[in-house]
Amino acid sequence: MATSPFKKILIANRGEIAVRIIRACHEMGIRTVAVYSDADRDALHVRMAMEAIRIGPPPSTESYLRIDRILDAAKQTGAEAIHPGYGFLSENAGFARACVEAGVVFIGPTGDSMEAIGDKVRARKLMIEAGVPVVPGTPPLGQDVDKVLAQADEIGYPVLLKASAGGGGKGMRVVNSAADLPSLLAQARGEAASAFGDDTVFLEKYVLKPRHIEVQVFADQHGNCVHLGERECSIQRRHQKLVEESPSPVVTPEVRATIGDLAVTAAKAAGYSSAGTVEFLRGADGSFYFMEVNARLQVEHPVTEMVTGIDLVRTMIEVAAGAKLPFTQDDIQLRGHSIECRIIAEDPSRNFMPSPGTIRGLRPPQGPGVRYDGGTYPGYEIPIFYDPMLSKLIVWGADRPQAIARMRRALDEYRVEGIRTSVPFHRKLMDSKDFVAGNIHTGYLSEHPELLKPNTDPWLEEIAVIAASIAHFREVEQHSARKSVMKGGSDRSYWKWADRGGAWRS
Ligand code: MV4
Repeated sequence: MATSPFKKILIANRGEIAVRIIRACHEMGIRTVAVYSDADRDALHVRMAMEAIRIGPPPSTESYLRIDRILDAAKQTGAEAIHPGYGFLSENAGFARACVEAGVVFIGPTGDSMEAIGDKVRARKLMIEAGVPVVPGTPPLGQDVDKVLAQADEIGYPVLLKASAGGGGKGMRVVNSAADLPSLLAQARGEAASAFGDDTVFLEKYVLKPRHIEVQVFADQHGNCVHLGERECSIQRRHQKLVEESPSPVVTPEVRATIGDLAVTAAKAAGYSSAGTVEFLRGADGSFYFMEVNARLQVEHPVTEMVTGIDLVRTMIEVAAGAKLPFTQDDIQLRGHSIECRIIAEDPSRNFMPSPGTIRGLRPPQGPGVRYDGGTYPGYEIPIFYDPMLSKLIVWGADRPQAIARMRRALDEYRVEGIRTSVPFHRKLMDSKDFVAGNIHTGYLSEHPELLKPNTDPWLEEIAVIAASIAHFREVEQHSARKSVMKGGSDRSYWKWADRGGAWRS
């Protein structure tokens, strides 16, 4: 595409994803507008965008979730389109419609297709009709508990209670026997009612030791839709993904073609356009079941970009402006292997307790095959109001072993000072036998508590003492070295020494 489709885009998000979208815009010659809450006055996305508009106080309900204020900011700056990123308003059908009504292009699917897939019962029905396999299950459950017991018997225990409006595991209950069902049914209903204002629940066969494998799809507004391969996202804790990779270690080219076709069928059934993700559960026996469609750009989109060479954010912008997909299914070639680690400001050794504070020092990894998508800088204070993800570390390798070796090397280079992060956890995971072998499932971390323990090697304390002594003596040494350099009138630059006293030499 020779000319840019929009002159100015507003990014209705913050953190690393706002930065990612700003980068795509600037590469396309599109001007950018950031929005920010009072907690984000000094945030990186505000510094990088060409313009920035304040939209309210720190709580997201008062800022990043305020449709009126975001549309006002678009009007005020003359932005023609809005990219919502992920989270916040990204899957809000009302926001997508409000944009259209305000004459602003929403960079994503239509409100109608968001609604067609947002409700699980409705999505299940849509997929059954389209011939996409779903987990054996029921329509919404009625009030007659005896009938529910009969329905559960027919599926066979264990069964899973799920909320139709659910997401992130809320309102979900595993039921192992008929005796447990009545009380768990009441719990699931209550949780769904209070979390979503909708107590509709249904039953599914509980798939044991499943993998979470999702397919990236891309559709334009002209009826074209392709898939861009899969991502394996099984390494997660309490529904928070921590590592993603593409391709999945268990997906063969034949299986990829099959689930790719299913994902395209699912997207077409929902009338989908833009980038989307079709989630599948893969049972230990290799069977795939449709789970849900995520109507947004996802956190883990970079691993797909690395193996396909396609810029998903750029393509979203082009397609939102009405362009046809710039590639066909035959054009999509997967090359090599990519892994992403979500680096979070939480301490995995203390039950992922948040580690707030100021980033005193920061040295992201660099070098061959390394991509760092961050939203912070040295001196930045992490606001307590939002998601604790600091950055995404993404690597590419010719194959999975090379990608793992690169990730180990990159994690070893990564320096963050002032807060605790998940870097040590990720580093241990990259050495874990089952991860290296690709033997993972969604319960992997609960089966490997050792990965979440702090380093207990007694040598570490001694090493710390030795390191501190060396640092002290170097400090003293450099102090006198600088003086003698200056006194002696040497023509060696003072600046050569100035760089050596910091904490970032190792
Ligand atoms: C399941 C399942 C097992 N069987 N459905 C969790 C959140 C929602 N997206 C779907 N989830 C699950 N649905 C059946 N029939 C296991 C999970 C599940 C899970 C899924 C994906 C990633 C992580 C998970 C962690 C625990 C449970």
